[in-house]
Amino acid sequence: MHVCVVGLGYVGLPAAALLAGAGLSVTGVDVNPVVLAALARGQVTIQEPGLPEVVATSVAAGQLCGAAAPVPADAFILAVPTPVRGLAHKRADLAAIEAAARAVAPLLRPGNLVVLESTAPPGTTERVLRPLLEQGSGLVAGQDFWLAHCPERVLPGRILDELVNTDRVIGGIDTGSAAAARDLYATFVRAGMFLTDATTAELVKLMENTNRDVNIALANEFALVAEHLGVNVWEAIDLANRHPRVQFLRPGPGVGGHCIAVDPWFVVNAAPGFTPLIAAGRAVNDGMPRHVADLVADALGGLSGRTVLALGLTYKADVDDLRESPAAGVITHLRHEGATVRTHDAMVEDGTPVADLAAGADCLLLLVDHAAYRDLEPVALAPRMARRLAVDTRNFLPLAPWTAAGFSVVRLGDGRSR
Ligand code: SAJ
Repeated sequence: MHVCVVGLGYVGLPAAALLAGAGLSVTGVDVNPVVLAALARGQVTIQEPGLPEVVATSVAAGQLCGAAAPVPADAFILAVPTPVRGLAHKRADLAAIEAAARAVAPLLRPGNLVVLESTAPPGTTERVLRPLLEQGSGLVAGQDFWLAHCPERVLPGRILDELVNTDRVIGGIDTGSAAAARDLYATFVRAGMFLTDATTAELVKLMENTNRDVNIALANEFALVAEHLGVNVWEAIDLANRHPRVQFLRPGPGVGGHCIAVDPWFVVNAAPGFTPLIAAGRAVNDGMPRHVADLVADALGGLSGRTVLALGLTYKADVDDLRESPAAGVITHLRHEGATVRTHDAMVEDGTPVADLAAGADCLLLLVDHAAYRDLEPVALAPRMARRLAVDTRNFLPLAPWTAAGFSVVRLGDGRSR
C-alpha cells in the first residue's frame, strides 16, 4: 500500500515515519525545499524526541521519500496548517487545506482514501474538502473514494508515543469511509479507534483544545485573584487539587502554540451567539503577557532604562517551537515601555551563556520552564546582576537557593511575593 502524506510538519512527518515503519510505502510532500532536502538525507528540521531516529530508519529502508507535489497513491493524509488570521475577528485560514485538496483531486482513483488530519472548523470536511475533491476528480465521495477526518491529538514533546498510544476519533463522511480510515491507522495505532461522522470528529477535536484553553484561563484568573488577595496561587492550586474531583491546570504568561490559542476561535466563529465563556477564556489568556510586563514594571519601579534578561522564548517547555509564543508578547510590551530586553532560549540557540547575558541586568525574567534552566546557578548569577531580582512566571525557580543568593523572587500568582 502506498500513502501520500501532504504536509511534513509536527503532525505529518511523525505520521509518515510511523506508516513507513509499519511497512507501507510513504511519500511525504512539503512546499518547503529545506524540509525536503533534509528528508532526502534522512534528517529532520524540527526537534522532537525520537523523530530523527524513526525518519532516518524509514528513509534508509527506502520506505519513506519526499516530493514537492502529491503523487498517485492508495491513501492521502492531509496534515497542513490551519492558522487564524485577523486581530479582533480571528478567522480560520483554510488556504493550505484548499491547496492540498486541489493538488490531490486530479490524482484520485476509484477506491482511494483521503483523510484530513489538520484541525479545522466544523463542516470543513463535508463543505470545503469534499466539493474540491469531487470537482477536481470527477469522482463521488462515499461512492468512488473514501473521505474521513481523523484529527491529530499529539502533544509536542511526546508525539511519537502519543501517535501510537492515544485513542483516535475517526469521522467518516459515511460509515465506509470511517472504516477505511480506521484500517489505515490500525497499521500503527495501538490504542482505541472510535468511529463517528466527520463533523462530530471536527467538533470533538475543537472541544478538547477549548477545554484546555478555558481551564488554563481559569488558573490564570485565579493567579490574578491571588495576587489581589495576597495569596500564593500555586499553594492554593496544590491544595484545591487534593479534592478528588478538582484538577486545576497551571497559570503562566499566556497560552501559545498553534493549537490551544487558535482552535477556540473556530468554535466561536461557528457559533458566535453561544460561546461567551470560550471567548472570555481567550481574552483572559491573551491578557497574560500584559500582566507579566506589569509585574516586572512594578517590581522594578518602572521599565525605562532597565535591562531585563528574558529566559525562554518558545511557546512552552522543552520544545523548539516559537509559534504564537506568549513570551514574544511580554518582550514586546517591555521594550515598548523602555526596557532593554536580552533574550535566551535553552532550546533554540546556544549562543551567549546566561551568565554573560546576566551581566549588568536589573531583572531575570523566567518565561519558559525548560528543564535546562534547572541548572541555573543563582550564586554565580547574583554578583553579575545590577540588581538581584527574579520574576518567575512558571513557579519554577526553587525559592531557597535564590533567596539565599540574595535574590528577591516575584512569582506570577503569588500575592505574598510582591
Ligand atoms: N499551558 C499553561 N498551563 C498549563 C498547560 C499549558 O499555561 O497548565 C500553556 C503552555 O505553556 C503553552 C500552551 O498552554 O503555551 C499550550 O501548551 P499545551 O502543552 O497545553 O498544548 P500544545 O499546544 O502543545 O498541544 C495541544 C494538546 N491538546 C490538549 O492537550 C488538549 C495536544 O494533544 C494537541 O494535539 C495539540 O494541542 C494540537 O495539535 O491540537
